[in-house]
Amino acid sequence: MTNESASPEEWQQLSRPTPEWFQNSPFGIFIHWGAYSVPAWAEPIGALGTIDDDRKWFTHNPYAEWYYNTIRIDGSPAQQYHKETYGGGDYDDFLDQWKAEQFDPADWVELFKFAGADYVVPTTKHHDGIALWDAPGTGERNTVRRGPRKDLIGEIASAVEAKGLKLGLYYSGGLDWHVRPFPPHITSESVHDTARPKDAGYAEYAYNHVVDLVDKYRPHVLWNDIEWPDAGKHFGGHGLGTLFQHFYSTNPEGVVNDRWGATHKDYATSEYEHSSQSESESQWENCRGIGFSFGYNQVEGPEQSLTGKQLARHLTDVVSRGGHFLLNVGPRADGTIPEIQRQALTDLGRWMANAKQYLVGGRPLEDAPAESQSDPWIRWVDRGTEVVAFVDSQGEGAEAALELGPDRFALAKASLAGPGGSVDFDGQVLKVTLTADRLGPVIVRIPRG
Ligand code: FUL
Repeated sequence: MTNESASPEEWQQLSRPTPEWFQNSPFGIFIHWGAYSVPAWAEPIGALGTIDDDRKWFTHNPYAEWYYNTIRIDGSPAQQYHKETYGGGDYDDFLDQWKAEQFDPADWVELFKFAGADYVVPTTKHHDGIALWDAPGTGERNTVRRGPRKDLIGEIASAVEAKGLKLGLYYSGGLDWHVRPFPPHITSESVHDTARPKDAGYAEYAYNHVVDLVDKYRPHVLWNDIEWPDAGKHFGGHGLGTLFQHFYSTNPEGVVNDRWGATHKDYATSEYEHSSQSESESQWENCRGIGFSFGYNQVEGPEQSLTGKQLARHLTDVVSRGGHFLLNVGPRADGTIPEIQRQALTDLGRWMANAKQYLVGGRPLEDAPAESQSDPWIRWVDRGTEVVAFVDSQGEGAEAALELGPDRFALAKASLAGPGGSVDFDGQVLKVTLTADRLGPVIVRIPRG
């Protein structure tokens, strides 16, 4: 066995057609839940991809799940907050304070299903290294032995399966601040390259974790984060090639994301407004939180959060460009879902009850007959025999005139699918009128001419 990374040809052998279930699953729910949900504190400075200055990003990191890193940066407001609130105590104390006493996975998954989700991806081990299941080699540092004293992944997996959704599992292969303590990250380069564990010992540890996750919970998605330890990027033995093969033989319908270094992927990822070049790949998924964080951040309020209507627009926009949307939920340490998030998911679900059928299987429309624009807001999907326009406005009520070439589309036969407006064709122009009480974009079905 060698620790040399496998060749591009070897990775190529793993390429496969995208399983149908994934192609027809536009919407997933991410769950970031951990010891960081106890302090639940970060500065909501903005969305990833909108802040260029690395030092600023890390020192004022809006990701609450990065608390353990941010409090180690001297002079950061998080360090100050941690001193004042917790006397600068040990991060691992939060694991014991995390009780999950109101955790009700059936209730969570019912909400996700109502929102219109197809798959659910909980974090099994985030960068802090705490495992949410009894992971091999973690000793006591997992949620079965400490804190919640539960196999959280097992309970979420059963609830997801019971409601007929697909399970994905997030794993931080790239960073583990416990197995190899490093100075805090203040540059992206240190996260992705210079200060992440790459050695054979850690590669073996991570390999055993992911194999255990595959064998115990049989996920449909493996969502690795940051990178894979370099010493494990080979085929044979306990290499990443073997890991992928094991995953696919356990679940031939499985898919993996693209955060395993330059190795193999089934789909690409973008995050908030970062890595948007991924969005030109044939299969891609955009992830983001309802606010600016993945882990629950008690500092955030409605100003930072997307509403159900805004989420409906974001989801439609992603699907109209050929992507999947992975929307994050950050529960509180007690297991409850904060009201802002619950409301947003519920409002999205009221719209999805009708809209979902027009999103599933929808493909980007080549030569869209009217530009995607912001106000009135219009997005298109191609459904083969018909095209579907999703029309909305920033304001309460509005009119949108769609001037389409009547030769390509049977405008006279256009119809509104569901509530929220009306359509009128005057022989030239299709006019869509929006009502103020609409739940999200109104849906206009237009047969091909
Ligand atoms: C990032 C992580 O650093 C964030 O905390 C979050 O988990 C996101 C989905 O991936 O790279």
